[in-house]
Amino acid sequence: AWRKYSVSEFGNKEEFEKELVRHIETTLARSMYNCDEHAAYSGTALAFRDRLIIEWNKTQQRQTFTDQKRVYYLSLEFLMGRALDNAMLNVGMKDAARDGLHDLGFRVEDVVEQEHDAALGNGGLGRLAACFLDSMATLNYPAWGYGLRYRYGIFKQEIVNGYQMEVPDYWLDNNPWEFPRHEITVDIQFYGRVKNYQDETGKIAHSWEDGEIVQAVAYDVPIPGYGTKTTNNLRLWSSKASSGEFDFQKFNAGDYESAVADQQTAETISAVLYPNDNLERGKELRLKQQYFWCAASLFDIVRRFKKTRRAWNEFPDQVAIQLNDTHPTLAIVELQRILLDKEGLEWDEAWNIVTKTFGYTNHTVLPEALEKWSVPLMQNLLPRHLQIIYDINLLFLQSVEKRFPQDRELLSRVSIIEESHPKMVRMAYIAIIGSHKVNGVAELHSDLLKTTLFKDFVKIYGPDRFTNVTNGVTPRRWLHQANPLLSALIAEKLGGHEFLTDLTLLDKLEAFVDDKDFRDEWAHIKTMNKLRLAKFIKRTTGHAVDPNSLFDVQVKRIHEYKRQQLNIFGVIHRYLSIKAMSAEEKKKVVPRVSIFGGKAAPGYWMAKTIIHLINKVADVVNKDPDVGNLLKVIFIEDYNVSKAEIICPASDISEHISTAGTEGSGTSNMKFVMNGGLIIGTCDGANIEITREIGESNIFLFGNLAEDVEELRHRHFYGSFKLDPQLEKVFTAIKGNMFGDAADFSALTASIEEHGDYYLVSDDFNSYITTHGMVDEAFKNKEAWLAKSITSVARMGFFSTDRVINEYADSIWNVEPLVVKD
Ligand code: 26W
Repeated sequence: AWRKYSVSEFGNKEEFEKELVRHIETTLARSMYNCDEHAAYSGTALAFRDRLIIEWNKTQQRQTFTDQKRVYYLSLEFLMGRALDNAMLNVGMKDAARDGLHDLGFRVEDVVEQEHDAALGNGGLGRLAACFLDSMATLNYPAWGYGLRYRYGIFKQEIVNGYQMEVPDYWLDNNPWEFPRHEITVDIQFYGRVKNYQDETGKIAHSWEDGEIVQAVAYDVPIPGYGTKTTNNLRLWSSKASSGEFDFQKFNAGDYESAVADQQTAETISAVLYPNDNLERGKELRLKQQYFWCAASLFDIVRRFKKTRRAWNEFPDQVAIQLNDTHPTLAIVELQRILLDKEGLEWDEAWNIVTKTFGYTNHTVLPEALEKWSVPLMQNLLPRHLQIIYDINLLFLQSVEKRFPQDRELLSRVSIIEESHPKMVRMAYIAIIGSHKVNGVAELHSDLLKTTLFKDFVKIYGPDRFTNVTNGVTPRRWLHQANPLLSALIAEKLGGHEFLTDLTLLDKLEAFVDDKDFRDEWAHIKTMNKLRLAKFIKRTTGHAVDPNSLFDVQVKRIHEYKRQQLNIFGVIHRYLSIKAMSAEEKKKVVPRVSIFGGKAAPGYWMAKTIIHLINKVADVVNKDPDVGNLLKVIFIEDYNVSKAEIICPASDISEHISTAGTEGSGTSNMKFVMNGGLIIGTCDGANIEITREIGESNIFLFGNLAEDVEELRHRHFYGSFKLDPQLEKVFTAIKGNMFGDAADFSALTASIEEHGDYYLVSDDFNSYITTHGMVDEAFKNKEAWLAKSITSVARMGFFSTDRVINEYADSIWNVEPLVVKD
């Protein structure tokens, strides 16, 4: 039914072919006689791009014309993955393209694979932003994303002799999905000094003078909604040397070489995505990136608002800005600066506008991830902003002092400025003070924010400023696109694809849990998806894995808190057990494939050590004839969005095993369950809500609870530490050089045995192993396993980002969709 809403279509495959050939022969200046798969990809992309542009232009005109409130999603990361398949499915013309490509001798699946992932993000936070864009467009919200156009996305990972190597990801050549807007530029200032002067009314005003100017150039990426007329915009800023007076001076002074060097310096601002996930390093270039992007975006938003000629107090009725973590916190300070210094508003009036405009989403409680910038660094780079930060802090502390007199401890705890050497600016505190809502990303996480990290602010502002919006994923990419077979089966049972835009309709599947034919098809599809992954593994690693084995998957950034080390120790334990078995005992073993994937931050040695251990264990296990097919260990190189689309539908069980209280939400847990996989997990992040929705009997939970973590850590340090006996056997094997030189892994074992086991690997090991035993037993009962799989999918309706976006729209942004009537 939604087809009637879709964009001007290729009526049929012939029309698609005509467009394809036209683009290949003219736009690409290539001959059809030597059209390879890559040319077929480019031609198809251009044909679909044409369809997007038309609706994109109309959407922008419509949004300007109706002039209702817009959402601006500020994120330093957008982990988009590939665009073509998404465009085909959202525009709704994939069948015409498939048939047309077939006529020319291509398979659409192969053509789609030619596309380079747009990998402008590290992990969960960046992918969440991409899912949000999809849902905002699908739900017809007038919404823009703002980010940076990195020349290099997240590095490509190569595994060489079991070690991670990083290779730059230069991805921009021939990218058909971006539109340079050379006419849309903003001059961004750095360094310089603040001049105070008296304005006409005699009041002290401030102007920021001198310094350097770097130009921000807009690049726009169309974001099509699924089956709607809305195509929203993602605007990415690229840095360029300013062509202004400042540079001409240097050129004219004959200092050509250093003037060119300055140009290159300007261009490095948007050159590279910082590959740290959950670690703040305080690098000046990162602060430059943040300000560059915030200032360009704010200028753009304010420029758009000013065209409406409304009064400033209407700004928050027209504009909602959401901060994706603290990375864009300077936007708060920048808006206050614009309103004060450029527009001449009074402080209170300006600040009132600012706080009504912003919302802040926190994604992590890990202390090492909380952004702090040194005062001297900020003083040098952004002198006027530092002044404003001090003013915000002064007024805030005065108001706290009034309400809680004599509580000096409280004042120093909540001060934006940490009194360390050097002094540091706490960005999260600016984000809280400058926003009207602060949210966490799953219930436990949001509760922890209120009871630990931001406790004092709850006391000051009351509980209403703090809220929870549990994450989700877009079912278009993570069910329909990643798992076309399952999506088709569900559509057949439910009488159409409406579930893709109302995921709660999945609950109708429960009626078919006992339907024999349906169950068979369900099982068959899982096998097909496992085969697809097995082929991929064969092609990329050379290892043959048996699709009848239990596929056990952990794919995500490598981090001690996510505990891939717990998983690989568990694998070693399994390996040792199998080796100790008689032939008779081996017959009862459920064959397993343990699949790992994920990148370590380049400077995170412990994470790299974990990758090394996984690969060494794989080397030993995979060629051990005692084990054969009973256990295989696979490390999938360069895990990314497009690989996740193959991996998620193929898992029987996936691992979400972070130390309780450390994972904000997790979102791959949702992707796996939505594709009929079960979970082994801790009571952490959104695992808790997943359990509530699908039922405790459909998930394998283990381990200590968040409320006990503090006590256990304390005991490790002040009591005596006793290594779990089964883990001790694993360590003995490692130390006996079973997986190569034990010295390579001594830091890892020592972090547990000697340095307090901060992530409670030993405490949770027994429970983890026991629970894996239960997984094996459950997997033997194919029928009961299938019922769990189907029931879980049926109950996953809550985890669509459509629900998430509607919650943000209602409770934080106060925006309405802009629905078009025919
Ligand atoms: C400043 C360094 C830095 C870089 C990235 C700090 C923090 C980050 C991100 C917040 C890390 C991240 O991706 N967090 C993840 O966000 C997801 C979306 O909400 C959650 O599902 C994950 O639990 C959380 O780890």
